[in-house]
Amino acid sequence: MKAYCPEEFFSRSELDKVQKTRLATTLERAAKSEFYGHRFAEMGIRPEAITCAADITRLPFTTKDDLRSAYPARMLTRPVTDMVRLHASSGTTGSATVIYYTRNDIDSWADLMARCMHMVGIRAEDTFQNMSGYGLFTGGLGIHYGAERLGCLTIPAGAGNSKRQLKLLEDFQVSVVHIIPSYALHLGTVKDELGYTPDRLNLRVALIGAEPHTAAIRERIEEVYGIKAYNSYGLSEMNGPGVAFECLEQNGMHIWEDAYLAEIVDPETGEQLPDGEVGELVITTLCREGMPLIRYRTKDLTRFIPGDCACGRKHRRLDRIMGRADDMIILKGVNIYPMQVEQVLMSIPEVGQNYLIVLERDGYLDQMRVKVEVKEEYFVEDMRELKSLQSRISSRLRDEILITARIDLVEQNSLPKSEGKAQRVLDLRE
Ligand code: ADP
Ligand code: K
Ligand code: ZN
Repeated sequence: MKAYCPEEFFSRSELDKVQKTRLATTLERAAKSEFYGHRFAEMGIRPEAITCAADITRLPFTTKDDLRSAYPARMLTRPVTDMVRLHASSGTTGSATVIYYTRNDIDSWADLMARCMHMVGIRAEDTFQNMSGYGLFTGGLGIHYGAERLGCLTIPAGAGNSKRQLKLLEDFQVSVVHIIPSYALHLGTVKDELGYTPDRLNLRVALIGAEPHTAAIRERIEEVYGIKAYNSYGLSEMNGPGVAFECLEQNGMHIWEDAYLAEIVDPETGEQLPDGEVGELVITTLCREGMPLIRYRTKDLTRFIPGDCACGRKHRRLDRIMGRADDMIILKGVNIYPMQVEQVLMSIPEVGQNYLIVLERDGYLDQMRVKVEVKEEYFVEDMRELKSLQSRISSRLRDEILITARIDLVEQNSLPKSEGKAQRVLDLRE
């Protein structure tokens, strides 16, 4: 397959070399910002003393709180008049943080995004519909610019309004979509209800990301639409989407190491972990001009997949994001990630597309209740069958999370759904 750019198939030594020079440039730039200038001075760090990527552990982390404390513009390396765009994170966890982009930043971001899409076979002949929210959220314009750069006819559909989404898909014979996984499943049920049979659509690829999801969810999306779905990872602090992306092998996401220097660290100690071990992803930008970030703690939990990918690219692969360090549920002293629950639920064929974990307090005891949608064909009158499904779910969950949860079986499409990132946990404990 043709490469989108030379960097895509760089050898390991070429990647190491480019990381080294770009890290030096990044540190030099960062030192010009009020925030890093001050921090380096305070800690006696001389950027020029960091001469290779391995030295990076001598630099302090940057956290979301640092971004907030530098609000609105203390991390800029140049006057704000040199910036051409800003985005803000939706603030899923706490107040919003702002990222500024120079013209070159927008340009290299569009190239990274185009590289991702090209890698999975998307070309100028494709018609692309972006079902992500636009506005401050980076999944809108970020992916949009990538698709346009490839030359795709690009439809900025935005989020929600399922009927209109389906009409656009049919009328313009859209071949590629970008869609949040939980919404993809919802749209799939609307598609079937409205009778959009496969012959009416021309869809072949979906880019899915923006929220944690299991392999089983991906398989369901592929089945529901009869397409291939590729995992897309990014965060506003690192431009947005385009940071790491699955190749045709669908076995981990290549993180573009010419643009991002990635580490996996122990979330407690901050020590780097070896390939294969799960920890928090920490990223340093290597190309960004306006607002470089050094050793940024993403809070996302993943690991490097050891070994080389069959596709021949040497950019290391990140495993599916298991959740955010701050997503962890602590119940009766047990640590649980919502993705563990999802994994169990989605392995049970009767379980439908949506679920909700509710944490409640019963007297002095914390309890977990899981509301589970049941596929229409299995939602039967026979109480015994439902009871048996209920206890099967409960015991499979107990095996995985060591907690006995109350299981409420509900009808398909009865749980609240969001057009953006799905809310998987409702914590009603005070
Ligand atoms: P917010 O913090 O407001 O959600 P972003 O829109 O920047 O801001 O979201 C980035 C976050 O979304 C990532 O840090 C990660 O937790 C999640 N995310 C993005 N892509 C994926 C993906 N492919 N798989 C799992 N989680 C993802
Ligand atoms: K075109
Ligand atoms: Zn690959």
